[in-house]
Amino acid sequence: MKEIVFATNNENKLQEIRNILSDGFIVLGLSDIGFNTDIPETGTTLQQNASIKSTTIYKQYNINCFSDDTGLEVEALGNKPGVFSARYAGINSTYDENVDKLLQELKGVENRVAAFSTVISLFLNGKEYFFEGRISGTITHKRHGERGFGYDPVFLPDGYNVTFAQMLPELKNKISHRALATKKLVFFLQNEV
Ligand code: ITT
Repeated sequence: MKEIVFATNNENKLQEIRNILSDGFIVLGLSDIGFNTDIPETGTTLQQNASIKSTTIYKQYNINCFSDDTGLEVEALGNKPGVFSARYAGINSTYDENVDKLLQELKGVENRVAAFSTVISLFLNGKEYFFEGRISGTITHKRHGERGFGYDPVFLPDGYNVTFAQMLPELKNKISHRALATKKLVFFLQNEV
């Protein structure tokens, strides 16, 4: 099995990627390689932030690695929170606080159209590659479901009548933004490595 580092401090994301990439790859997290520093996401796009994370790890350890940056884009809010999804309600805000703020901002707003977007940056043998995944949906009026993380309780993917947080992880991991981007990554790795 080949080893690859997923440059994330988010345990939920690491678990999701491990499930999606379980065939043929051992996915190490940052704690597995002894990297415990927070990498500041100073970019203005998902692509820049994904690149900042994987570049930091590649430069320090010279190993194959990838990172993802994900944002929730809400049409009625001019595609916010986008790159600011993790700190929508302020620096160090919790998932609950971010969801509360989103529901507050959308109070009385009819247009609930939104999309999750993920960009993966991969460093493989010193070269950088990007992969994208996107899923459209709507923001519900209140939370539904206990599974998942982040904005999952209020995101209703198009074509389903349950939120990401109501789905079994197996289903979310098949259809999500991260799953779509990761499928492209896997296809690439299986053909390149
Ligand atoms: P790393 O940068 O360490 O990877 P992070 O938590 O900062 O972890 P992102 O910048 O990619 O992750 O994601 C920003 C926020 O978007 C995240 O904190 C969640 O609130 C939300 N998010 C990301 N992926 C999600 C998903 O699959 N479902 C629901 N919310 C998600």
